[in-house]
Amino acid sequence: MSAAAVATAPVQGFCPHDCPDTCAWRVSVEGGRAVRMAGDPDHPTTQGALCTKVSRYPERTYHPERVLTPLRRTGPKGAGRFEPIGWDEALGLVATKLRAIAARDAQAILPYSYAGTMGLVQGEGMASRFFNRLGASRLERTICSTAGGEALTATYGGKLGMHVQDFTASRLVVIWGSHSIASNLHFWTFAQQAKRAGAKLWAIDPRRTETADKCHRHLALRPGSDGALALALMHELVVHGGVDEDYVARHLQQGPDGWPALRERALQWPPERAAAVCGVPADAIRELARDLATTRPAGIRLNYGVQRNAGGGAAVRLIALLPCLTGAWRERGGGMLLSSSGWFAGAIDVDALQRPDLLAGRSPRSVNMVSIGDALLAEGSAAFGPRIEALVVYDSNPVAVAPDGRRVAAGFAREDLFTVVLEHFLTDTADHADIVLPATTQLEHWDTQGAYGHTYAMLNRPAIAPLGQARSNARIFRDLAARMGFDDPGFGDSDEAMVRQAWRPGRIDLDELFARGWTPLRVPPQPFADGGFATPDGRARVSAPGYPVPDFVANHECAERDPALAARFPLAMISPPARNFLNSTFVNVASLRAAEREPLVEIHPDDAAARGIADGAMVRIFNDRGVYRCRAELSTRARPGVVVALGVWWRKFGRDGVNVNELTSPRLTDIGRGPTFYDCLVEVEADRPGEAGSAIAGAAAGSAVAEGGARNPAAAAWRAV
Ligand SMILES: Nc1nc2c(c(=O)[nH]1)N[C@H]1C(S)=C(S)[C@@H](COP(=O)(O)OP(=O)(O)OC[C@H]3O[C@@H](n4cnc5c(=O)[nH]c(N)nc54)[C@H](O)[C@@H]3O)O[C@H]1N2
Ligand SMILES: Nc1nc2c(c(=O)[nH]1)N[C@H]1C(S)=C(S)[C@@H](COP(=O)(O)OP(=O)(O)OC[C@H]3O[C@@H](n4cnc5c(=O)[nH]c(N)nc54)[C@H](O)[C@@H]3O)O[C@H]1N2
Ligand SMILES: [Mo]
Repeated sequence: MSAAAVATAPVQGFCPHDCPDTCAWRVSVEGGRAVRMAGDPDHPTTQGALCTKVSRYPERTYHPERVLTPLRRTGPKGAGRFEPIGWDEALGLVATKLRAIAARDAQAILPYSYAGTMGLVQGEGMASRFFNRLGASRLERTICSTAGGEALTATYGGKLGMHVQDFTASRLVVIWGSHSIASNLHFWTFAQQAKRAGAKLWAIDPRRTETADKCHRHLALRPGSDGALALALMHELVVHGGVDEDYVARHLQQGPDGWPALRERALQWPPERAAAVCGVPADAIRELARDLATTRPAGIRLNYGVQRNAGGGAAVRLIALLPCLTGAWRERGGGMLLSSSGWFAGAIDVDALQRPDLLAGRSPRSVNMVSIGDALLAEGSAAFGPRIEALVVYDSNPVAVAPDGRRVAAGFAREDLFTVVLEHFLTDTADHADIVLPATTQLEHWDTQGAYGHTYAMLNRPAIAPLGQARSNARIFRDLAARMGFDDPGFGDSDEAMVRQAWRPGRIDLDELFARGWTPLRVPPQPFADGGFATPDGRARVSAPGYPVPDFVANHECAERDPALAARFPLAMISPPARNFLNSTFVNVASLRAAEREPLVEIHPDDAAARGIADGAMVRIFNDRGVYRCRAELSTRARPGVVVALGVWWRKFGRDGVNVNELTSPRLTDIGRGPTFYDCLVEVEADRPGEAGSAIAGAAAGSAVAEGGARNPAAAAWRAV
């Protein structure tokens, strides 16, 4: 029998991408080649289903453009011209350079990574050991979720929430700042079950997404106005007797900085006031408040879309308190879920993985990843510390995904910057590298992790041997450590040994993890039915040191704060993820790119008409940070005053070698030092006035508040005033 015909049992693993679903998968291997991927039918949230992108994993893994040898740059930075070199030479070059810089000041070396893989071993495992031992600058890994994460922690003491499966029991599901069909498919399956059982679904999103299409009601608010909406909902709960006084008295912070203060603030936000800020009808706000108060169980699926604005943290704190006010936590199917990652906090042994002890008392400066453009262009100074001389990038594509792209690209183009990129492909970032090191994919290495959308510990076994000369991130940093002469025994740990080190003894069933590929954390079935939040006194907090009673915080870029700016750039732009991409990953997979067609901006027909823009025309989107040209799609998915440019395309697929982040701002959120991608004013004009391009599939009808077929739930307890 030939090797090619030998099929073995599918190999158990999980999807490592930055997505709440963290699916368990099974890889069918024939003759050493991965031929098919399927969701694990037994895993309670995966339920046998993978998304379109990830079922294409073999197409990505065996992509003809995979980087399979170390590469050395031969052309100008950004040109993407390289020659293959051997591992020995590549590691030698990197170690020599880093050693020379570290001899002066290791803080001139910066690691840059995010969640290309969320695995604990291939993410910040061996890499952190390496950079801790080196004493390199630390990276504030804030590009995604820290505003919301810090908000949840301020409120509940951790990133804790409902079990995602429990949305099947909800009678009201509020999907807030999430395009779940695109970015949280397995939650959507549960929401659909609830819908079939009679639940009413709301979407709160400036864009009429495909998810919003399938909800009964859609509130198309202005980006960054969620805090005002939440305050008006509280107003209505107070005024109409919708507050669960017993739950509030027992489980919500009282006193001058507690609920009484927030109650006073909410009373200043009648629906009309919020309606003006949010750009939605006041009656729709009233209806949502009534639904929240009178429908039980009521679950809110909050996602990270709401916190990419100046006031993102305050908005999340306000929204997170709603289920306390209504007592929704009492029932299974009630409460809210933004992230479940806090449930893993005691189980994952971060110190064993990352070894902060290797810092040996040093406390290197931190650099915020959101404003990497500014950091790379900064001179050395007393305030900033040394100029950044070397950058080691892994699990991230900052040249495409970081805001203020023009400055990011300028920083990466610095000839005096030594850049090493660990990658699968020649991304926009790898194009700027001096040395590219070929990394393995999840099919080729060991890993383990938790999840931020469910509560199962996951194991990934390698299904195939590394392709070409690819090495796992952990191995690359282990090899580099050896070259640098780092002799701590931790640098000898194998990837598989690190999988075991990741879990604190006794917190999960490690045998089950290895036998089945996943194992549940021990989380109470209804964690907050009777309070018991993770705060010192068990009460949810309205305020905490450093976190005053939350209020609506307007966008950095809006007419209220900066009328002159808004006069020049009257449109708000958001750039949420495209369904067939995962941030900038998969953009180079032909079948998925074809599904997204080309870089587009959705613009409401009224806004287009006012600017003489025809459907399919090329447009220039611009602000003071830059210009981005792409094709316009006239569509009521965009509300008036808001344009939508789905991301994140690689710059090199864009018309002028740039993408939407040419326009986004590097300013940070109110808390968490996170990004404000969706807090961005622009103007749009026809690129060549009068020219009409190829027509794009027609715009569907819609309105700011879409009517659906929902029945109104019993509202017996609702008091008219
Ligand atoms: N297919 C796919 N899935 C993904 C990703 C991807 O790129 N593609 N990315 C992954 C990552 S890294 C993350 S962090 C998560 C993101 O998860 P989510 O934050 O849920 O991201 P989206 O599903 O894009 O939902 C964001 C929604 O918020 C809306 N939005 C924008 N601004 C506002 C606002 O001010 N208020 C409100 N209420 N809504 C707003 C957008 O229109 C968009 O529909 O998804 C993960 N899953
Ligand atoms: N305009 C705009 N910009 C955004 C967003 C937005 O909504 N709008 N979303 C933001 C958000 S939420 C996030 S989380 C960031 C995400 O930004 P990133 O974390 O940079 O995510 P990706 O763009 O997916 O890039 C991950 C890279 O890691 C690589 N990779 C994957 N696995 C491995 C591995 O095992 N080893 C190595 N060495 N490399 C690997 C992939 O090939 C890929 O190129 O983008 C942000 N940027
Ligand atoms: Mo993210």
